[in-house]
Amino acid sequence: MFINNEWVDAVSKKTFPTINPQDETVIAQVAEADKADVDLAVAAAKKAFERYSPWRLMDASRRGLLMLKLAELIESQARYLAELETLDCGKPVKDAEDEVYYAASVLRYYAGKADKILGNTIPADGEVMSFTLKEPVGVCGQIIPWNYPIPMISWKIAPALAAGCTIVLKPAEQTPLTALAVAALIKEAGFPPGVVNVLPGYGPTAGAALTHHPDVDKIAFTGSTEVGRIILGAASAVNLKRITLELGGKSPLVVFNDADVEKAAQIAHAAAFANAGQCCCAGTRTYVQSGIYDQFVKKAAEIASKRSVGNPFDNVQQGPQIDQDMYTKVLSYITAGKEGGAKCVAGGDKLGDKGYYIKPTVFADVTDNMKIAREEIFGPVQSILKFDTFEEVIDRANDTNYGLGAGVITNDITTALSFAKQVRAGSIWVNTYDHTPSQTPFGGFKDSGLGREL
Ligand code: TXE
Repeated sequence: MFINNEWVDAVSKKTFPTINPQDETVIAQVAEADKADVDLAVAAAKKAFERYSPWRLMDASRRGLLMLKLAELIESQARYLAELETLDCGKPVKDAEDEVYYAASVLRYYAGKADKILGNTIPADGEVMSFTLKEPVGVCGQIIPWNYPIPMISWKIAPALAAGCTIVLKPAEQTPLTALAVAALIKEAGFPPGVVNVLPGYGPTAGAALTHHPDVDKIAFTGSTEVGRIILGAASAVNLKRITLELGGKSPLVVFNDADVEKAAQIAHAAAFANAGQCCCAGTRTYVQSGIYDQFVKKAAEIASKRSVGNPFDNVQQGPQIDQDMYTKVLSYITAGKEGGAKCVAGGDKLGDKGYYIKPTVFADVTDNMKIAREEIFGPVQSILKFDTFEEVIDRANDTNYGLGAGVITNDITTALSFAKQVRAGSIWVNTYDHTPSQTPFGGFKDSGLGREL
């Protein structure tokens, strides 16, 4: 693990294996952080944040320059990082490479922000001059998932570094490797010791120690709603940590009669199947207006059936699911879809016997109360539901505990803007989906989270 710019073993000397989802083999043993390691890392981050520390004395513009250097180093290692990610996470290597460049773009955006974090001057009542001064929050605990490891690192560390905070980052236990590789580049870029610390380990041990630590000022978490709830409680147990939570979703994508069916089906396909469906804002509830419903279902099934699935180091669109647990969970949802009366028009099964591969699966004639329409599946499964009117589909789109993303496909500006205003979700995409550039905030309503990323 990486503490104070040094590579160290776990205090317990324990390690855990990280598994290749293509063939279920062990890639490497990784140091396993627990409370004692969290204590060391938080102490290092606290020290790096003390007044008169090199980091606190550094000009904001210089922080920005270090971040630019990190972006450059990440890009210079793009192929290596992408291959490491593909090995650990199973996503197609081309996608992994795009994500590396995306992470660099996030760092660059926030590098520019470092010396432009402005307060206000306020015409306050009385013989006074009043102003606000933005201060860094302090030691930030950052806990990230396995689905987009490198982008998640960038979303978490870039704003915190720009603001002058210090960081203890815990990558997901399924995908610790690229976080460690990025840590090496953080050191190379010249960040002072203790500014960023990276602790691989499990949630209930290392993660819980971080969320309960009295010297951590903020927790930024991306993961399941279930764990988000635990973290919200933990964050108030010993002190009052600031908190941002980016959690799950069951996002609707609504296609109106005036849409071009071919284009709409392509957008909806990408919305549901990107990253093998392992995406928090995946557009998994595809609502299609009755006038084009049959045509759309046919097209969606056709596109899904042609989706190439296989070794992510080959030129494919989809690799394996992340691990045995998720593989089993997704297959159980597919069974639930069939048993619940939905019509399986593509896929519907695992693929092969080695690795966690699942066929891109499309269910038609899904109704709102079916399990597959209500719960986050986090796999390559699209549910298509029929609707008649605008008012009806708004109510149905909103009938969920989640509110992360939503999409609408229409050529009618009034429909698009009314939809954007009336659907309760953090991001609403019009005639596109899952576009998350570094300049645009991201985050959820309801059980999809608190606060905003980016
Ligand atoms: O998430 P977890 P899992 C959803 C998706 C998926 C489900 C479970 O539906 O099927 O969550 O995935 C750390 N204290 N999303 O089990 O457990 C954990 O080590 C502190 C949505 O992978 O939430 C990891 O680093 N930390 C999602 C991180 O939390 C704890 C992305 C996420 O793990 C902890 C992934 C604890 N008690 C899954 N328990 C999204 N929003 O993008 C676990 N962790």
